[in-house]
Amino acid sequence: MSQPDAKNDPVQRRLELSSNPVSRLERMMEIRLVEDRIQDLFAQGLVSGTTHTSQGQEAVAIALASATRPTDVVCCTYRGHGVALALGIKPESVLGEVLGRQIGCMGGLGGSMHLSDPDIGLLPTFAIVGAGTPVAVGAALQFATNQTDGVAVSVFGDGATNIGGFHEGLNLAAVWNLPAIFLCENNLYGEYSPIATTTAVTDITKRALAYDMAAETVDGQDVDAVLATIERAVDRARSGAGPTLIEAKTYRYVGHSRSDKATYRPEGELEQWLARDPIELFAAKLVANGELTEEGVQTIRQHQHDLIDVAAQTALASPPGSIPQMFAHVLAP
Ligand SMILES: Cc1ncc(C[n+]2csc(CCOP(=O)(O)OP(=O)(O)O)c2C)c(N)n1
Ligand SMILES: [Mg+2]
Repeated sequence: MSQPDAKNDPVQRRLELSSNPVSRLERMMEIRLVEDRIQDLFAQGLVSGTTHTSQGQEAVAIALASATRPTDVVCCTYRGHGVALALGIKPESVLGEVLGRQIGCMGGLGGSMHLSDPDIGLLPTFAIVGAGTPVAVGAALQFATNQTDGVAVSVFGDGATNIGGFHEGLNLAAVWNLPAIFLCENNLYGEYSPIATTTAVTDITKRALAYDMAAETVDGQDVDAVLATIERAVDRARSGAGPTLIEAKTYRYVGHSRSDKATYRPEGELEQWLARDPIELFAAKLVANGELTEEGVQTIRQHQHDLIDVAAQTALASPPGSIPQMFAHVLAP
């Protein structure tokens, strides 16, 4: 049997991230370019409903995929294109799903908010804020009960930490000492509300104190720092030392969803975060380390542009999801 093509097989795409820092840069660029393309396609009226993108938050997704295995389980949110791509779903499959095409990872029937692939451990992403956390706890309970060394990760936003399911999930994971990781992308806003207007703490990790749980806050723009933090949490979980709450301080460059122009942000805030762009920071680090040259970074950037052009054409050439397909997995009327 021939070896799977590393550039095309979702599991291989995932595994390459753990061993190769340059692939982490390539794949952060991939996420950024896919989401920029999704915005273009939305502006052309080709995306039904809405879509939530995560430009600026790419380091968290890539660090998560680099630190975990395809046999682990991840629950994430409607802002999940980056996590889905990082875990291994191919760009044409994410773009196709957002466009409602058959090439999409759910055959075009789930759309932007419901990406999934069981082969890489991504459960269908959740549109209900906080809903993924108790489900991840259930997956962690399954790993513990079956005495495997699997880890379950719940990825969610700062706003989700005000939801009951978040607190119930953390409490149970702590009481049962489960192999769970609660990974908060604190991007300072829940929809149109700055965190201070909705959330009693500035540092989400303080919430772990209530559950006597290990917790770490990390710079979400530094992929190496997030990777090291998640690796520590993974070690804790796999070795039976219990759950961890991680807070990655990050920022979404664009509005909550495509109808949101983000006019509520204070002047200069976006520019401050753009100056610490996770892709540019990591590219500069790889150049400083001698792992890449400036020209090498430009070559990778152009190559990713070309790949996403092809992926978008492939997705657009795929037929729409069909009504009979909607009933293919319905077991009872
Ligand atoms: C239970 C529930 N309440 C409200 C909403 C509407 N809603 C969608 S996203 C969102 C904000 C969530 O913010 P946060 O958890 O910080 O995640 P972010 O969107 O910033 O990634 C809200 C209130 C929802 N989808 N589910
Ligand atoms: Mg948020």
